[in-house]
Amino acid sequence: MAKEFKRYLVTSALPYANGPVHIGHLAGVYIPSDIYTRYLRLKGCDVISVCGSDEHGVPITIKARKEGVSPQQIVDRYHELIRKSFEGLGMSFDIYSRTSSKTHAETASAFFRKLYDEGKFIEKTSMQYYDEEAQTFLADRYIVGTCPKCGNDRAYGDQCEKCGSTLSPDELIDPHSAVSGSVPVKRETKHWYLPLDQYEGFLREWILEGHREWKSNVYGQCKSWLDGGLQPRAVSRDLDWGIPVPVEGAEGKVLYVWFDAPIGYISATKDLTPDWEKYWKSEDTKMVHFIGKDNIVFHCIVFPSMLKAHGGYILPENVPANEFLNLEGDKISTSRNWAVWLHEYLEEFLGKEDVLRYVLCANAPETKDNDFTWKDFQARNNNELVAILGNFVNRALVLTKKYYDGRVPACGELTGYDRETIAEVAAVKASLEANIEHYRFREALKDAMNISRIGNKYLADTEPWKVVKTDPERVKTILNVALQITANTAIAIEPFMPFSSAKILKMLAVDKFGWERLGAMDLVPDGHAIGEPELLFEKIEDDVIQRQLDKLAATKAANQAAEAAQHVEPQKDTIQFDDFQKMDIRVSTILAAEKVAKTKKLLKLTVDTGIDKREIVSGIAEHFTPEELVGKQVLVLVNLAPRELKGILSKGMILMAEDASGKLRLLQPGDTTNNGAVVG
Ligand code: B3M
Ligand code: ZN
Repeated sequence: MAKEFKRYLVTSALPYANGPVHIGHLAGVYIPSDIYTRYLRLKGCDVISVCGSDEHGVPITIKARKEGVSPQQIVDRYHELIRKSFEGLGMSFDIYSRTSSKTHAETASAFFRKLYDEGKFIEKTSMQYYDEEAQTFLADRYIVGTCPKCGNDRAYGDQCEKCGSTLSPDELIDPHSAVSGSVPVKRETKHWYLPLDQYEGFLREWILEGHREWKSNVYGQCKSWLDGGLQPRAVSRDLDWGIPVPVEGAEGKVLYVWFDAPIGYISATKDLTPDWEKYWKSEDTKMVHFIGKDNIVFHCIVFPSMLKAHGGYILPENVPANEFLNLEGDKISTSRNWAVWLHEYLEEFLGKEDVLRYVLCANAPETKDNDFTWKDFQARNNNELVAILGNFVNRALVLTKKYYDGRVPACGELTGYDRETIAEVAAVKASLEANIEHYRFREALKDAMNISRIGNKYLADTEPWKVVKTDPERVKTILNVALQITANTAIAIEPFMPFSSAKILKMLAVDKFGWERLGAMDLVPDGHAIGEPELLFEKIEDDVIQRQLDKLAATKAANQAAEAAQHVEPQKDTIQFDDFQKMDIRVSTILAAEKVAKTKKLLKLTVDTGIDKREIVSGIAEHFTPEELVGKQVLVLVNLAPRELKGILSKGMILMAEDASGKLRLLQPGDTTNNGAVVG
């Protein structure tokens, strides 16, 4: 028998305030959490949903350093941007807090202090990487190097983003400082560690025995952590940004961001309600953490151990972490700007908030990584939202307007088919509930959409627009049923598409219904005057999608150029001055140029070297047109042994530079000079 809970506490991972939120975050964390919360609210449950910005840690200071501004400026900027864009998408957090708040500093400090006073930490001095140039210890992402597991040469000191492995700085191959680029030295430093190994027994019992129902990706990750054996984890860092370690002699040390951030859920609740303890300290509360898969260890192993060490707090009932969402086949990446940013979407797709919510839920990476493509986005909008949901609602409303001047017609005697349809609608509820309650949001969304599918089919089968000519009484019943189904749709889609749900209610001119009314056939009363029908969704045309694809293509090209620019050929072996002296390089003018017949790459050039006029065959036809070469002064290696190419004797070589992208450039004298001038 599943445990009954009196109230719910829903948490969503606190986004780092070092950049905007993208579709990967939304699909993985925020859309599911909002669906879950809205559903519980509609059911009338006592539920609160807390979130906020994670404003500490190295990700913030790195960004600040990069931009040459203070960490405070960074978090102020992104906190506001994230908060606003979440609001724009209809995220219904009861509070969107921030970990730079006073409440949070107090709460996190007190938490640490209690564990410290009770001897729950190990104090340890160890050698850690130190950047002598920048005079700073290199915590977490400040140290980069090659991942020992996959060979990625841009792995961080805490994690490799390529293979997802959790790392420690000591594991990195060729470590160097992300601050100055220099090779770090080791220096002694003292830190406090939470001895996770002491919590293994508790975690095994609580997760491996007690929560077999958790999603297999989450359970599996926990099991592999536990089977691998847990190590003490440092909960402090040598940094100047964060919550100071509240202990004598800890100057220059702050709480590790992953120690303070989850406590942010507690402080957010405190800021929300003076009654916060009832959510955090009562076994009657069901706490659910919504997170992405890279946060599993912190929410299932570290934070529960902290809570256990502290005592008095409840543990999460579930942690339905999602996998990752890719974008057009590639991993979403903030640093490579490979993402669809929420704030940009909201500007470019005004009024289409629900389309994004819909597509991200329909495509959510619930059990495996998934791909977002703009074509799929368009298809789902046009074929599902417009063609099914929008079409059904519109037909029901427009026909009511047309035949009955917007007054809900009375329901007459129901046919067997009517009853079947009504039963089908009513049957959706149980399945929809089970799916949401088991965090199967994709399936749940299908259920919610099924109501309008049923409605659409009902209208197509009963054909009121035809029947109206022969049996107007029957049409009243049909449209009454259709309007009741429309109202049911508004209830069922609310957790997923709150804007569209509200729009339907407005068009029906009725107030919001509670979840318990789902399945009812008396939602809109006879004779009730409905409002003005409007289109619920609009078709998205190809050009709109193309613009997004072009934007991504431009990003890809910029990334490739940037990557190529980083690639410079290593220097060749040393030569002596005499070796160089052997080369006779002269300024020359290209007098004529033509393609060599039957070749793709070759041009025949006639050049004036000052010494003579001669022919040179050069493999540059794919880089230059003959016209653009004629008249140019270039540098020619004139004493290169002649060589026959396609029957032409080539006497020399034009000097070029190949740039990082493989493009060739002519080398030219800075000023025009006489042909035959010696280079050297
Ligand atoms: N800010 C990591 C992340 O955004 C972190 C989550 C904190 S949840 C307490 O992936
Ligand atoms: Zn790796």
